[in-house]
Amino acid sequence: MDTEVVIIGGGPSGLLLSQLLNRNGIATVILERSSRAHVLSRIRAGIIEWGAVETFREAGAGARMDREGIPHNGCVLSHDALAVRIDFEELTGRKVMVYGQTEITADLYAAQDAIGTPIFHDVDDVVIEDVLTSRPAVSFTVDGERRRLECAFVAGCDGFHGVSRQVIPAEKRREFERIYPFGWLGLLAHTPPVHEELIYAGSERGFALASMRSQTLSRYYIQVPLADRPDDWSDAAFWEELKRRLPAAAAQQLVTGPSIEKSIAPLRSFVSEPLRYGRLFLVGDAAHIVPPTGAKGLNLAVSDVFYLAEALVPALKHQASAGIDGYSARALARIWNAMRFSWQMTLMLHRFDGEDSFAAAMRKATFMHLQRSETARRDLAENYIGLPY
Ligand code: RFL
Ligand code: PHB
Repeated sequence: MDTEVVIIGGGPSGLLLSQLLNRNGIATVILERSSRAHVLSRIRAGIIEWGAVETFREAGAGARMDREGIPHNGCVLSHDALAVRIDFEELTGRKVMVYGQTEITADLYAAQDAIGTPIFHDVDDVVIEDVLTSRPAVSFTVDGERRRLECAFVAGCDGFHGVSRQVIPAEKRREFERIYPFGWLGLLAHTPPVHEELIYAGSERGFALASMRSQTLSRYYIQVPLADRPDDWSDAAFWEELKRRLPAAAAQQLVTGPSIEKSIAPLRSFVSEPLRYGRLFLVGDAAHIVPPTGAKGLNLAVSDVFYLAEALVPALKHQASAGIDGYSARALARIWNAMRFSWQMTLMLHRFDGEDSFAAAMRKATFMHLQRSETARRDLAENYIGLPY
């Protein structure tokens, strides 16, 4: 055997899984299709659940997050002139951390480098073999050379467009999907955030989100039609549209500036069941996608990794297979809850083209319900801060 676990994908899922396994004395090799610079240039998630914060600490990759991350005790939801604050701390006794996925990924690469885990970048033609036997293998091309690694288990951490999920025969897989008719145009700028907490703004012009990475770095999103391209939106047009969607008091405070990055992400809900096929396990975006409205994508990847590490360690150390037998069902229970929450948040906050007056009225009624009912706010807060693992 060349290594114990071959991990396909060097995004947050693959790196965190490797880190947790290595710290339990298990050998891993990571295969990543892109360069490290490319992986680190992707601007994605920004909100980390406390359970995930604790998992990063446990993995020995939480020190910079604890220094530089910003704990948030609440967030604001608005609907035109109506606004409601969701006080996480008061409603649940918990909070979330504002810390970018880019930073987490950089911290995990640093931690993996310190351990000395082999990470192959720019690999091509990854082929997963023999996962129904006790000795699977992964073949790949790197630097023009074909290589093959035999192992005990394969972890498919290769995102939505990866190869791992496709190894499971179609008749053994069940897929669930909802594609939404809009995307989010995101903009990053060196400006102070418009508000000290995140604002999720529903409006008759569509959704907007005011988020941040630090006291001097803001991240904003606006809902745009699926056909739009980032180049269709000048910085000035973006800022103008954002102002029209944010609550008036916030819009007046908005500091604009040149964008550092602008990109569009389509919104999708997707689950592929089960997460295990023989000795192959799917983790994170390889198995499921949520619309970003509930800030759950990265956090679900972390809970998958947590469950899988907890299953693989006894399987490799003591030949105890109960954990790996239960991995898929355990992870899916948490995944489906986050699917439901992200879908509900998406429906509540976005304008759907061609929707009727009833749909718009229901969105408004949902807001009024949140304003009126502490029970409704607690339900939202419990899901937003993340269910226990
Ligand atoms: P990733 O981050 O996609 O990493 C997978 C890695 O696998 C590599 N790969 C391969 N490597 C080898 N061989 C192959 N055949 C391979 N195919 C792919 C890829 O190059 C990549 O490096 O999945 P992972 O690790 O599961 O992490 C999941 C999170 O990245 C994801 O859930 C979130 O970023 C989702 N997401 C967001 N989540 C949030 O909570 N808040 C957000 O604001 C948010 N914004 C986003 C997002 C996802 C986006 N995507 C996937 C397009 C914005 C975007 C644009
Ligand atoms: C972000 O800061 O990128 C972010 C925050 C919350 C979300 C989605 C994205 O729900």
